Amino acid sequence: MTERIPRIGIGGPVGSGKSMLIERIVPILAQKGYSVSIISNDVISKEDADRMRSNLATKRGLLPENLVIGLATGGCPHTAIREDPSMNISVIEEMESQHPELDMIIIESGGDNITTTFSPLLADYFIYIVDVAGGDKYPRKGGLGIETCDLLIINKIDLAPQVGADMEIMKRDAEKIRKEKPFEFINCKTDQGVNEVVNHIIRDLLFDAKPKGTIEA
Ligand SMILES: Nc1nc2c(ncn2[C@@H]2O[C@H](COP(=O)(O)OP(=O)(O)OP(=O)(O)O)[C@@H](O)[C@H]2O)c(=O)[nH]1
Ligand SMILES: [Mg+2]
Repeated sequence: MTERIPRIGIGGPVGSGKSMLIERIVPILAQKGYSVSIISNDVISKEDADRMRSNLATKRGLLPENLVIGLATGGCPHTAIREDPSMNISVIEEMESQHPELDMIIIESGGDNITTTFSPLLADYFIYIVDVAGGDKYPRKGGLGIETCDLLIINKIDLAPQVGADMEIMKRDAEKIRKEKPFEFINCKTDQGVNEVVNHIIRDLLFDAKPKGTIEA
């Protein structure tokens, strides 16, 4: 039996920045010496996996092309990551047996609603990402993803003025609804806040198991 490689599940509404977050964190993780594989769930196409393979593997050589896998899951996006994660699990188990040297596997969910969560059979660490363009009513509205994830990310903070989102309200409500659990504001276009996300991943998922990188202040 092969050893389970730590797995991060990234979920969130359609277009909130799941793929772009992955494109931003993988280079930082690679630079710190961590080897990563990406499984990208899409409902119908494999477009996001193709894009990440092109941006990260082909153009930038940050990981081998065969470590970026697209799954067209069909149906409800959360079915493939929670109710019946067998499709994802079989791809991951094959990945684990062929690439035991990997430090982590990132699983992107298809864009979904605020009840999204990952089965613990599939993911060890759950990141939920929303964006300010959804309105500053999030995170107040709650939902399983926002409330229970290990790390809540509020993305596209550059767009807050354009959409009239009050980040102070979002911060206040996130603190209230998340209690002691962490959240980060980020901008994937400029990398603002992205190092903090990587620090959470290293500290909370990886550091004890495989201390390679440093955690930046
Ligand atoms: N202005 C701005 N745009 C962003 C930011 N992050 C992502 N985007 C844009 O938002 C769009 C959606 O980003 P994706 O990363 O494809 O979102 P996603 O959550 O993977 O989308 P699905 O997988 O289709 O649900 C793209 O056009 C990105 O360029 C950000 O921080 N600021
Ligand atoms: Mg995507």
